[in-house]
Amino acid sequence: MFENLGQKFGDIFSKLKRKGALTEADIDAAMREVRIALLEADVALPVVKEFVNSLKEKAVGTEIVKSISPAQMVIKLVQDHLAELLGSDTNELNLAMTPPAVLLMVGLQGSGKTTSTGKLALHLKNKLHKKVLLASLDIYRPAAQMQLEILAKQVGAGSLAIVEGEKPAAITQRALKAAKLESYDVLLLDTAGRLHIDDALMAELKEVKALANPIETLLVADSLTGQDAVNIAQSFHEQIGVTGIILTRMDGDGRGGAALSMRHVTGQPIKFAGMGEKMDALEPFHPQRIASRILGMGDVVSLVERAAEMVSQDDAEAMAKRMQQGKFDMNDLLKQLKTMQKMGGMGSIMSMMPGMGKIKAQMENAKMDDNVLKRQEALILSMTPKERANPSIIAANRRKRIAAGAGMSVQDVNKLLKAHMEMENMMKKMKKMGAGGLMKGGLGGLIGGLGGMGGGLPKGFK
Ligand SMILES: Nc1nc2c(ncn2[C@@H]2O[C@H](COP(=O)(O)OP(=O)(O)O)[C@@H](O)[C@H]2O)c(=O)[nH]1
Ligand SMILES: [Mg+2]
Repeated sequence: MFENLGQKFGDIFSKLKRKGALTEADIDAAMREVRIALLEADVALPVVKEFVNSLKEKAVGTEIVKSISPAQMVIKLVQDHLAELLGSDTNELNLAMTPPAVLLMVGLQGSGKTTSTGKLALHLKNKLHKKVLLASLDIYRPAAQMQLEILAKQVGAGSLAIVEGEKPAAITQRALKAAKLESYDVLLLDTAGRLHIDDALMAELKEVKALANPIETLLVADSLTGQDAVNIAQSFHEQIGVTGIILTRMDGDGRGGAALSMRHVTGQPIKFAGMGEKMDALEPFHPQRIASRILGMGDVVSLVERAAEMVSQDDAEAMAKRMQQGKFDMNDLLKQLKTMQKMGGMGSIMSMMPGMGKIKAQMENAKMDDNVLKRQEALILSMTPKERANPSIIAANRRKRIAAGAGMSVQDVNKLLKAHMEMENMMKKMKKMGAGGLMKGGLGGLIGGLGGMGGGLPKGFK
């Protein structure tokens, strides 16, 4: 998502940077290119128009032309505008009502409602420590209710017993009663979708909404459907009234137009982004961070947060300590590989690192995917503990055995050893530079290591 757009912006900015001083004509030309880039990303036309106009207004005249670093000023302006377009601030769920707080999930069939219901339940339970009940009103698709029940079990939420033949309105009432009786904090109502918006669907949703009186009506929309998603959101909002949007499939390679237009067209905030099929693949939507991700400035804040969730403080500190001493054996490498996989694989990490856009594209071209991580892991696991602690003892005959053990070639082992050596050297260099800067604090150290690995991988692993 956003890769093409990010690249276009990158090109526009590097052109500006080369110029040094900027004339109004330069800025005009850049604005034209911004406009084209946004249109190509499938952003709705009125949104593009307003974006470019207000950008121009700010850019024209003294502000940029006289600034010390004009290109930097333009970039900052574009970033702020993008963030504003995406909705200025993070929008938390509103749960401010006497429990149970009812959240109603609406959207077309296949948009990801049921999946998002499960994800939200997990989020509410783990992050906000809420007791959550799930109920499915989807009586039309066979096994839809079952699907939600399975997800509820998986994430450790309650689910309303399924009563065959019961209508959505009756299920809603029963769910409300159960949630109150069993003192749940939050009740999530998953509804049926249709392939297209139709009157019967809207009538049913209106009825359910009136009964349930939800504090949040969340529209689930598929970001890959671009402008369609925006139109659909608009009609849902007009007819039902929504309070927030969950954009799913943001892990896919859509052009990003839906994400960029949604807020402006519906006036409703994007609250979460679905980043995959798994239950933990849901992220609060941070406009500022996404804007800097689009502009290739990385999303270090999210990266650090994700690492903090995946790695225990003790582990991080132990790892940082070893790195500070310039130590980095195969066990350390193995730990980092595992962490990277847990954090959502190489692609997702790289897309959050500043300036990594280009390297990521190169890696994709070289067919470097997450299998690479798994293959490295298999090789390390095929070493003996002694070899892992001291890779320099791995002579030719041992390399053969390790390769055979992992079902790979000696060349693969050689590549791994070379990459490890480069990383170890880097750790030693960092030790010489002292414990300041990068190595300060446990997590900082770990991220430093990961960053180094990202940089070291393409060389050693190709
Ligand atoms: N890649 C990806 N797939 C998703 C995401 N959200 C949902 N899906 C998948 O989309 C399909 C339809 O989802 P479902 O929740 O059943 O849609 P519903 O008809 O709206 O309830 C399922 O295969 C989900 O696994 C997401 O954020 N990313
Ligand atoms: Mg469903």
